[in-house]
Amino acid sequence: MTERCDLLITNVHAATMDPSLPGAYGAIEDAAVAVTGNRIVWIGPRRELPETAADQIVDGEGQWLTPGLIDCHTHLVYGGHRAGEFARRLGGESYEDLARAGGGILSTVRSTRAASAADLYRSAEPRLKALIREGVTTVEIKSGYGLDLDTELKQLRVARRLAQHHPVNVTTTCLAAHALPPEYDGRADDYIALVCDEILPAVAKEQLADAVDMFCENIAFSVEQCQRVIDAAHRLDLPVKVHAEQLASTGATRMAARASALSVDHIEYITDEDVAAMAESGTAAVLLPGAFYTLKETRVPPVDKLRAAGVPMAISTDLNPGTCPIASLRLMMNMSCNLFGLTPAEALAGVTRAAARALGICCSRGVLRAGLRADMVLWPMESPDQLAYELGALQPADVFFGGRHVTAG
Ligand code: DI6
Ligand code: FE
Repeated sequence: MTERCDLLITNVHAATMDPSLPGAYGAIEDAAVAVTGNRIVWIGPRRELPETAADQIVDGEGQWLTPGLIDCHTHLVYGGHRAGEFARRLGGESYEDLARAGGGILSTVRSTRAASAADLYRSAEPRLKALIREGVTTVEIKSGYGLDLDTELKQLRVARRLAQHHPVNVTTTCLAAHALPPEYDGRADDYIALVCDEILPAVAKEQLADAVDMFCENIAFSVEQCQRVIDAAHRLDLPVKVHAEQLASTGATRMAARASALSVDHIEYITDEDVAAMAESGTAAVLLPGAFYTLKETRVPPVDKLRAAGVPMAISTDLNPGTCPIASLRLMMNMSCNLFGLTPAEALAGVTRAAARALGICCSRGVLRAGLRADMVLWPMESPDQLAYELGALQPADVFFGGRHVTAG
């Protein structure tokens, strides 16, 4: 380590989430962390800290330091809302009924197409700031409510612009294969051709997407159609993620694993064969307890089998106007424990290390380790277990984004 650094945090306990360190949290009690530029340059027990001077010294007051939280699956740029559908579902109508009646995703598509980029930015900002206030320093934002070239580009440009004006890293994902737009009713293969031959090349040319996603489901696109989207993404050197096995077992996860997808998401209905394929390909699981809860699902993802197979389990909000209008990653940590059976340490790994894997950014984020970005959150707590356990009162004391102290939200 150099003899000087920009920031030194001492008198702090570090939940590094580094799997190479002992314990579920990779915890270093009474630690010190040195930062130069936007990178951690040293982290370890305070007693082992080499002699150094720092421009800024922060006394952690015996609090806990974690990696910045990562929300790896959101649809938070969209127009309008679907509160009316919420009321109708409470009255007994199903999500599928509403979708077949032209509501659901297509309802939001109409609102998103009609909204200006400024409207979309303004309506997305409070959702993003709610996540930032919780200590989220990286958010993935998908398109998928445009379903035409102009609106898909509009959504992705808004997502990129949000990162320019807020202390958050945004990764973007093109989800043009989210639903069949009305103008292609009955012509799904033609729409997939539009996605593959026009939308994805235009998005890639403007470098607006870091990955490509798709909704592989009986009420959306088939494995064959999604395979065409995967092939198009790979021709453009873009990695893929797949909304898979949310409502049924379709073969989507095995297709994703064959394509070395970064992640498969939802996966309530995955099979033992799917789990083995994920373990083989290194594809991460993204668990979305908020959508499970909102849709009153009963089929729980096979967490015990994913754990036994060593598949990384990320957790995310799936923040969207239909199946999870809930802008709280901390609540998702709690739900992943209470509804899916994760441990509190797995829940924190799910929004740090594993979430970074699901976005393909684990080389730079998700763990407190020398060389990685200094995205860090200081928490006024006595145990990291409290992050999944208690909600509302426990908020970040400080947030550091690339080593820069930022007020949370
Ligand atoms: N699965 C979901 O739960 C969301 N999209 C998807 O592929 C639903 C999005 C919406 O209802 O607006
Ligand atoms: Fe989703």
